[in-house]
Amino acid sequence: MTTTNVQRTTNNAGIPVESDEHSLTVGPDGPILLQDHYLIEKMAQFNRERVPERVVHAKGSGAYGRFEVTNDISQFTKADLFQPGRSTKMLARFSTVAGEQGSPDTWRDPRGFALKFYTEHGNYDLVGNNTPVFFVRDTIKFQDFIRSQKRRPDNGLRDNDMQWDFWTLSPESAHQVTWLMGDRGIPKTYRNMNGYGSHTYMWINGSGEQFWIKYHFKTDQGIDFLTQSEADELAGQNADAHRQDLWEAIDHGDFPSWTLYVQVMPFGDAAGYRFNPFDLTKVWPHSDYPLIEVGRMTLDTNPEDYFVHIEQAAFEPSNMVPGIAPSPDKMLLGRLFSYPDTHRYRIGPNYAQLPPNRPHVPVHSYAKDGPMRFEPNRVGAPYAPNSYGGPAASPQAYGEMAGWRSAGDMVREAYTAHAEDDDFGQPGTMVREVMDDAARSRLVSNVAGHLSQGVSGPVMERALTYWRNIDQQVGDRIAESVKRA
Ligand code: HDE
Repeated sequence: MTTTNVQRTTNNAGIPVESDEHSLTVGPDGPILLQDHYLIEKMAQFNRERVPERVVHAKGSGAYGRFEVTNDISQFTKADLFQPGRSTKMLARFSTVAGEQGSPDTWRDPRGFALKFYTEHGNYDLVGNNTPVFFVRDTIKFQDFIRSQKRRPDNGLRDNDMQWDFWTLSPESAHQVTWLMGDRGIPKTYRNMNGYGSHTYMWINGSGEQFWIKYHFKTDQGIDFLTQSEADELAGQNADAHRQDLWEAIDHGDFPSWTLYVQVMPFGDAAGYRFNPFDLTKVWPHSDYPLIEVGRMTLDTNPEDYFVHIEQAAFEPSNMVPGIAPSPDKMLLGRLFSYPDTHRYRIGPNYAQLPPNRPHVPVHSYAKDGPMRFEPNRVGAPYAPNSYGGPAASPQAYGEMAGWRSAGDMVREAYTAHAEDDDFGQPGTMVREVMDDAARSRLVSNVAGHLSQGVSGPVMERALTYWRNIDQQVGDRIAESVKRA
């Protein structure tokens, strides 16, 4: 590039600057002058470049794409993005859970599978994981669970003893821990893993009928995983292996895609279903409610700026559009508060105006002012109701059926148990009927390897009982393997 058409450096006010190499001094060897405001701008900006990382899911990567409907499921929902023929722009972010921003992509961990659909009725966010279940079933335990997976307050180190202490005192974790310690715990790449909404959600169709549903995004690239030793080796070579893979695949035009299916449960089935259909530690066997195809999500555009579009992306399960509503799942209900709260703290009260978060339809909200606001408040008068053409609510948007009846005294108790609700049945089925011999052997080796690193005697005993409760044989093999370690 010749010097004539090279771009001119400016400061943040667009003013051409004289130098990025020499501070302004009295004579070449003299003191730096306070009036070198460009030097001050550079240093001050640098000191303010970080926003707090996500308290969980800090390490992630993402891309833009589109969702296209491939099957008519309008009998179940009136949600615009799921109507026949629809194509909706979207953003996806994949992440690990416990690791900090610089941690390896290939640590054993569930993976976040966060989706934001820019629909005609506002943003629909489906913030799931690569596993259909979770470690706990009540949101009040989430904070404690995460602290047991992160770092000790005294030495700042992660500690397998903490992890197994929490898990073995919370037997509801058994299903997710089995997923975690099996092959799904370390996907080969973000492209080789499924995504799940995990929770049960409610869909409402055009006639106001309600259905309970679960989302399954099946990777079109095929499921693939890394063994513990492969992952450990890769973690040492390239902490950003999954981020690099996703970026390069899209850059080379090898666009990853996932096919979305849903399981649909008639509203009236919930009360008598053999498992509590709202318990996030349980799946609905596909033989009970088969998968129905909905559409395909394809990621085809890398973000032009990682910080602007991925670090500042704000996903929130509370972003539900007409035709979609929550369920009595206590974990989902807790999340409806937590995500907007964490965004306000992390990236400010006007986070919804940032490029990855702003809807692709006009916003007519009464929100105004606050730091970094740059979209004008477009309402007639800044209060509702008003007689100056201000926007008015639309009670028919969701219809009276976007909820469920509830009654009873205020209590702090576990869910009412359904006929087959127990903590070890479904993980046991997974170990015995879903895993093959090779997968079971890898599970035994992964668990024994993890237990053999710093787990204390009493916790170890509980952990071996925990695994025997899942499956006697696998539990005995783990005990044998730990003894030999
Ligand atoms: Fe999250 N979770 N979570 N989580 N979660 C966050 O929000 C929370 C849970 C998930 O790529 C936080 O933006 C609570 C289940 C993903 O930006 C925070 C509970 C599932 C991401 C939060 C859960 C998830 C988060 C931290 C218990 C799968 C990353 C940063 C009820 C169904 C989204 C943030 C992204 C992030 C709260 C449990 C998935 C703290 C209270 C279950 C994919 O708000």
